[in-house]
Amino acid sequence: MSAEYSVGVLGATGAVGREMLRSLQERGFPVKSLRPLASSRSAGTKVEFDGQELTVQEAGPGSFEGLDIAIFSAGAAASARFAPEAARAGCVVVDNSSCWRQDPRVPLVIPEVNAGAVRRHKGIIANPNCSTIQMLVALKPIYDAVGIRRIVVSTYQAVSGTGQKGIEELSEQTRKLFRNEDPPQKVYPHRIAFNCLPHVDVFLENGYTKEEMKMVNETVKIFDDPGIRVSATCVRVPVFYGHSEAVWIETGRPIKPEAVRELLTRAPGILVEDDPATNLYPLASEAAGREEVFVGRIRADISCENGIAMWVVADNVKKGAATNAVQIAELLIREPGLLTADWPAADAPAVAAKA
Ligand code: 25A
Ligand code: L14
Repeated sequence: MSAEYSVGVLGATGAVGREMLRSLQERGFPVKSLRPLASSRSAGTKVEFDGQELTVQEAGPGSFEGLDIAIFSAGAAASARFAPEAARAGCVVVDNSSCWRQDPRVPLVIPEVNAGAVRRHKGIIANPNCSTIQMLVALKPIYDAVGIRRIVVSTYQAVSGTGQKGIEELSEQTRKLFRNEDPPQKVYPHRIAFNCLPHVDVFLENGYTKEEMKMVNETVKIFDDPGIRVSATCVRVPVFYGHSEAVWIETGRPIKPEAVRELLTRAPGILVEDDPATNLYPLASEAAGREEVFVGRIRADISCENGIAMWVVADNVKKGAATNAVQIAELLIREPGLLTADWPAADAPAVAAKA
């Protein structure tokens, strides 16, 4: 009989945590027992897993004893506190927050891009930002074939990136506006319904937002390429599920759009949808609920040498978060010896290389 594992999900009641439970089930992860964890707000509530109702427990000391793997999506503060504790309890953590991504002890992994990095873990593995994941899945085959020197990207990000509260804000505002009532505004600094906000996460001193600098710093770390130049503008749009991205790249050597289409068609985790004649291109409405990264509008960038432009769409809660985290857990059980944690005594997460 093949092995089965004790799995914890921290943040099990959130938008991403619920999807993690679904992904474990849908992908057939060999779960022996599942422990849903969240804050005191949700302790005692029920979540469904594999046809059973499980009671959510408050995360605290001892929560990770006896677990083989814990998948976290409870925000950076909870990850800073609980990930080292879990790793020291012998439980390998796959963390979806931004907390540990730039720590040199922590591999930052997209299975289609840098699966091998998982072997260097010491008990904590970070799941990249959703916008970075879908962009690099799409760019990896091109990077390997001809190199990429520079990336310029504009994102169109769904409100589910902010978790359950973002989903509620867009629903409420839309409902109220249709009734001629004042829309409530709690989550974003401006109305998101029928609007576009060039503002995701907080502003930094260099004029970029933290979300934009995550795309820069995470690309450098995942491609292991300090020389790659990246500039991002991240925009929140009134879409529930699915981030879209307009991506322009300058490659090291020339490559034709047809060759890019060909490469991406054969690459793992990608579906090419690119037939302008029949209005076929990726849409958030079609990508929602799917695990693949969708790519279309592949064309030569007429403004520079060796330029390619494209449109990249994926479900931010699935491939951007839950699916990628479960795929990392799958890597951990595929090779013997990877389910051990030897997290060092000094805990504090290293901050981003540059911001
Ligand atoms: O810090 P980061 O990395 O930037 O991430 C910030 C948030 O973004 C979401 C996720 O929110 C995360 O918390 N997120 C992160 N990565 C994402 C990605 N790639 C992403 N979203 C999309 N794509 P979330 O709403 O999905 O999940 C939050 C979950 O974490 C639990 N949690 C929070 N603090 C915790 C904790 N668990 C343990 N210890 C802690 N200290 C949280 O559980 C939820 O499961 P909960 O019990 O706190 O909340 C249950 C329900 O209560 C509501 N709620 C949340 N906050 C408040 C609240 N109600 C009132 N007041 C609040 N302040 C929510 O509706 C939730 O469903
Ligand atoms: O860093 O608000 O993974 O859309 C991803 C979703 C940060 C917030 C991360 C959003 C989060 C982001």
